[in-house]
Amino acid sequence: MTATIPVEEDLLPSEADVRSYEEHGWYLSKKLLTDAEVDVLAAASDAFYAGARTRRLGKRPSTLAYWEPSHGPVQRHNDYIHYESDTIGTILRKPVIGAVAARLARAAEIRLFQSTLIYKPPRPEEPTNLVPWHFDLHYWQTCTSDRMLTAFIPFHDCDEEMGTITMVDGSHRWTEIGGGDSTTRHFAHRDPAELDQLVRDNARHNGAEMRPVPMVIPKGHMSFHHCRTYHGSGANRSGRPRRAISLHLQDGENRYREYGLSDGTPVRYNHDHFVRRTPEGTPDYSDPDFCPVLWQSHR
Ligand SMILES: O=C(O)CCC(=O)C(=O)O
Ligand SMILES: [Fe+2]
Repeated sequence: MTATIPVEEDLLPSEADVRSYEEHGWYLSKKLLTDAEVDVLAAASDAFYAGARTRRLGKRPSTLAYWEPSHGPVQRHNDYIHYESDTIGTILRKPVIGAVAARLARAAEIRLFQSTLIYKPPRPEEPTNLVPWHFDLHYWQTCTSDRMLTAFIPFHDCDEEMGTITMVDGSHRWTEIGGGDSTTRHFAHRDPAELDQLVRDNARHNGAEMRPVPMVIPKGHMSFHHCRTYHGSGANRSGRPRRAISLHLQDGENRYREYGLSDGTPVRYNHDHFVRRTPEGTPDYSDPDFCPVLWQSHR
């Protein structure tokens, strides 16, 4: 099984790197993918956009991000890319990625949680190309873990001109104010000005300065962020599309939990429509078809 394949120690974060991740809430990796592997991601996503699928999600829940050509030249998001494209899924399951995440989260096991294919066209004036400040745990209220994390994997060198992902340094350690029912809604369905105000209010509440750090990511490297780290991204002014995958990861202990809005309405994550059930009848966030194990430490 892939999870027991040894990985090169040099590619993993050192103890100092893990402490820095714990302090700042983000980590820029070494070169974890070869240029050839990244080129395969780009080619497979071209094929995906042209209609190629290894298998199809049977349903389209209203909260599913699923760009189709009829949506036009807006920012493209396609959830469950690891499920619909085996070529992409195989590269995302490369053990070293899970091993890096396991070190950062100090977890014995890492499973894939979700993956989203992203395409930000070079249209600085297009409002959907701006990713407002948010943190990913808001979408995962039905998860028990607060150690989940995300790897942002561009298909090319990615810098500020391209509208790279930008972290609000140390924000994962803030205590949160204003985290009401609306935080579970995806950023694409919220008012960016309101989200901008929310992060500023939270910084002030924590006596912190709002320090955005753009991730300058060379091809084959990736940035990791903690599930409570505020992040977002700006316009793509490069003249070329910004292409990437956002790979969301869970530690082995993560489970489904019931979570309700203030009026009692249960929150549903997209998985709850797709994954198998546990013996207790709840969504199984370790269903290998959707949430495969990427890494297990040798015990
Ligand atoms: O596309 C971006 O710049 C941000 C992606 C994102 O929100 C994430 O990776 O969690
Ligand atoms: Fe995010």
